[in-house]
Amino acid sequence: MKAIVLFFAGMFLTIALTAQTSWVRINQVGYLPKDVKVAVLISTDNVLPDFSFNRGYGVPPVLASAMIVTPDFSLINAKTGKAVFRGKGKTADAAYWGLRSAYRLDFSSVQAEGTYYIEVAGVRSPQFSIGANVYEGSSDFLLNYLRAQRCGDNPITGICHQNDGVIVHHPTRSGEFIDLVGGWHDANDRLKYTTTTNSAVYHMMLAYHQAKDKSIFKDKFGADGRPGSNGIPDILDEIRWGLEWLVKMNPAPKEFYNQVADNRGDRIPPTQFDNVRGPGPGRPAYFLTGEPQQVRTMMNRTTGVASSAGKFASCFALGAELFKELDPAFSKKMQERAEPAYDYAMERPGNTQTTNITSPYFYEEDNWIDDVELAAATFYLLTKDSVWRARGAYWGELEPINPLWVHGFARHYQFYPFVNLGHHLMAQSNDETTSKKFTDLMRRGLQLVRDRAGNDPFMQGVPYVWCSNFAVIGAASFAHQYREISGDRSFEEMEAALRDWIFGCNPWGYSFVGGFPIGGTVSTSTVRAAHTGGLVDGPMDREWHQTLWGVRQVDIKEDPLAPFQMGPAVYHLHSYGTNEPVIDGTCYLIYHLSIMEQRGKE
Ligand SMILES: [Ca+2]
Ligand SMILES: [Ca+2]
Ligand SMILES: [Ca+2]
Repeated sequence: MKAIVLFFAGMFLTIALTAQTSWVRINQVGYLPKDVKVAVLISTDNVLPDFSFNRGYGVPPVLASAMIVTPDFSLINAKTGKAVFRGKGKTADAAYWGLRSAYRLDFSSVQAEGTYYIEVAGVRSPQFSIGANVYEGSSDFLLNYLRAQRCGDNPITGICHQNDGVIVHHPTRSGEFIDLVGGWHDANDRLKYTTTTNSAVYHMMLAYHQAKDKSIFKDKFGADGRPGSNGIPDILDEIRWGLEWLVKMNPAPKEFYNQVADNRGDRIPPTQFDNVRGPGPGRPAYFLTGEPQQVRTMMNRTTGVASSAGKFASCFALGAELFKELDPAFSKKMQERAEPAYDYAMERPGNTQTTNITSPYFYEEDNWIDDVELAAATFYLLTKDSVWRARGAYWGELEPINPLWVHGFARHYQFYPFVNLGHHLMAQSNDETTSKKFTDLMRRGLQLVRDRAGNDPFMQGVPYVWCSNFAVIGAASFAHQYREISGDRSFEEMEAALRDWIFGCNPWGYSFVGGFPIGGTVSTSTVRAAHTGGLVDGPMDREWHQTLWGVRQVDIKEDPLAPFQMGPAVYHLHSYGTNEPVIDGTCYLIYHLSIMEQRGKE
């Protein structure tokens, strides 16, 4: 008897003195009442059952230490302290993350609104909400990041880059100044790319275009990005800011510029004179040549113009539609550019990659089929013309499934955009054959992601490429689109898991959005105000991350996130490889959040 008392006293002492070994991960934003709701328990220990369920009898110590027992968990109402639901954890593959125990804790059946926490294995989750309004205002919140990334003038860092840019790589006009002021800084490097800008704008436009209830988009900022309403939803202000710049980047037929600046000495925004070692006072503006261009000491693998021109075509087509009544003259500018951009893509098929002079990193986009498919599908969406339907179907069949999902790996932005919205638009066709074909292709793609997740505690099967978060939220939206079109709920749990991953249901327990949700454990950053609302790159393949230039490699013994870094991917708060927001991923998330806000209202 004495021995047993000592045993328990010893165990208590051990628990009190050692570091935390179990964690419950949740979506910190919360859950809509009808959402699939699964929290995840992870532990560096063998998790024992909750003794409180055994009404004082406890579990014989011998049994407890010898067995891994599926734990019971409780969902507790935070106001009353009473358990409203009890369930059993579902065993998942902890070893995948180098952990001892992992369980999925499903409490989907609880729909009552309120504030809760989960208690399991002697630990508690943070408090979270179930409610129809948990996502209210979230897509607008992310616009904070876009406003802070505005180039030329923005509410956070003020005036910058007034001399963008000077033409390079043009057969006859290199060295000339061209007005390409505007657009957004892509990320901390302040470069500007049409690749990411087009994808960012398109996602915001689709969010607005598809929203049945446009009242979710508020008007609290002016066209200049400063507080004060101007009678226009702020998402449209931001879309317009991007489109204005894209129009500048295509001043005449077949004259496109693909990027502005190339990483040569430009960190602090100068007000008068841009620090550039190109010809003349301005950052270099890269003419879209369709030929390989320099990346440090090598050349990129550009083979044509179609990936870039295709993106312009889809943005101009949808942009013209959105501004048709709001600003007919602006709409006309885009209308005039949309089809010629598509024609140019057809004339010079192939991919366009970006360039970089001082760093080895560039957007290595290899695929262009998806971009012309999206352009054709957008024309089809807007015109219902069967010619465009046939073209969309032709391209879509050539790249039936997202290559990232097929191969399970990709170089930096190799298959881009991270998700193919063209398939979604084609699947919405009124033509039954077309709709059936593309709905099935969507299913096949999602099945690959689900299969790759296997028994991962977080049900996350999107490969850990650089900027994996963008691919993750893209896949979540794709799963949602598929479910809406097909009515098939096979991927509903995965859809929720991918969304929850972004907001904290991941090994590290961080929400990957700057400052969101307010009060949550959120991704921090070096320039906090400017990063508010930005979605960061996210966890990255371990070996790949070790190769990144200039990233301080932390010894595992000194890593505060060490227990969670033993799996296939790492996440570091100090790394530009994992914790830097970018405009395109942020806009993918704006699109997804606009869906969640709609669903909350319904
Ligand atoms: Ca506004
Ligand atoms: Ca592409
Ligand atoms: Ca980055």
